[in-house]
Amino acid sequence: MDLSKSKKLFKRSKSLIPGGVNSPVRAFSNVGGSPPFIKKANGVYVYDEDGNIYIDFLGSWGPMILGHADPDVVKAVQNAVLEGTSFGAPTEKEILLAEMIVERVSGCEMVRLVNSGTEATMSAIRLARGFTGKNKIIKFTGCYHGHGDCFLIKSGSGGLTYGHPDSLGVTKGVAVDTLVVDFNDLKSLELLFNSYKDGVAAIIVEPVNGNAGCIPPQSGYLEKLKKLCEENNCLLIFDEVMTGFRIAKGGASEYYGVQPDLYTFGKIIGGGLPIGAYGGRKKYMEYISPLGPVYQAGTLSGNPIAVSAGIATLEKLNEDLYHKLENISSYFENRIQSLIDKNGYPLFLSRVGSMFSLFFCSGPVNNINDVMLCDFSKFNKFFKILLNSGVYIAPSQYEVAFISLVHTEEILDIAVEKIANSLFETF
Ligand code: KE4
Repeated sequence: MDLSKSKKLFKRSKSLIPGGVNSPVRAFSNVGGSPPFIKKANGVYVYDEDGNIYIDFLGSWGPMILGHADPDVVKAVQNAVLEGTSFGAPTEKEILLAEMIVERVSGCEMVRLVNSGTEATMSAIRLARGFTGKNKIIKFTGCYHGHGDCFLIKSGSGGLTYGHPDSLGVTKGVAVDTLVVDFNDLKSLELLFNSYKDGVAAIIVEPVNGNAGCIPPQSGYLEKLKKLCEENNCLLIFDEVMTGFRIAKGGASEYYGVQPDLYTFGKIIGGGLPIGAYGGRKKYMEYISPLGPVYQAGTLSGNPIAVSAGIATLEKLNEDLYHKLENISSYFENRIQSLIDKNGYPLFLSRVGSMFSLFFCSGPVNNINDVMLCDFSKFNKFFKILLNSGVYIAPSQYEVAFISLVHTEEILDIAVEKIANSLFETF
């Protein structure tokens, strides 16, 4: 595959932007080689600067559930931009998006729009600390909640990919208030609560740990988290930046039937434009300025273009489309699983809704410790062969792949063939 133009662009970019990218995991440093520089995308395809075409399973890390350049989303953005790009004042569209989020998510009575998932999680933690008057938070190894200082302790996603799950620059003063245990490990969590008794403000969890690869909660796990929070007077925060409006219309709380105290969102609610949101019961959200004593603000929060793209996206995502998404995702899972079984590959396929991972180990995978046992060199080899064959998945074993509503069975059949050939070459 010719990547000469992308390579030149990467060289130029690296002289101006750290690692040549504006988000680390895009740099391909862990898998090796030079990342394709993307020129455009449409539907299920992305096109790089060298004219190569890829079936896209990255989906911009989650937002592109409708596929790229969805005509309705594009129209909404075009119409919105003609009326101005930012006002710094309240708009009706922000009410519409807030209403759509609140009506879809159980127990989310009020929501504040921000500009990224990181802003959403940072604000949710500040709210939980402000409401409870307590300092400690509990997160889980391998879970990633954005790059807020308090989260960059044993974090997943890019931090893990590049071997810095504990980032430099995070002070001891911050780190001391972030307690960490393994995902799906209730015993350690109960012990932690025993030693910190009433000092914990909140648990923040990805209800599906999607930043270590696709790791679902074990049965009863989320219910137990909720119970432990009730017993220890702390808030349960579902970080649904990835799972929200992805694995069900009402996200993970609908999918698993467990309602947290607070939610964070991002990705899909912006239809590919910069956005985040946090929300929950009124009694918590009324602590947020200007109503209450917990401050949070943002110049571009509720930006009319991003909100228009989010409204257009959520408007299309009705129950029928979620059924369709589940059907095509399960079709794909069955095809890949039979490929693994037929060839006896040491692979573990994990899927929740339309997000999945192919772990290069035999499994099962219950948390990041199991992912660490994967054969990373085999994954890296597979990734490069697959990309070269025109299928774009995340350049890290610690990430998930996404199926969109434009991944038809025909497209998935083509992808399965390429995956089969790439696995054959890999093993
Ligand atoms: P952003 O600040 O990147 O919008 O959201 C942070 C975030 C928070 N919570 C969860 C569960 C997330 O998955 C994310 C961001 N996800 C990563 C991919 N796993 C973003 C990709 C990147 O960092 O470039």
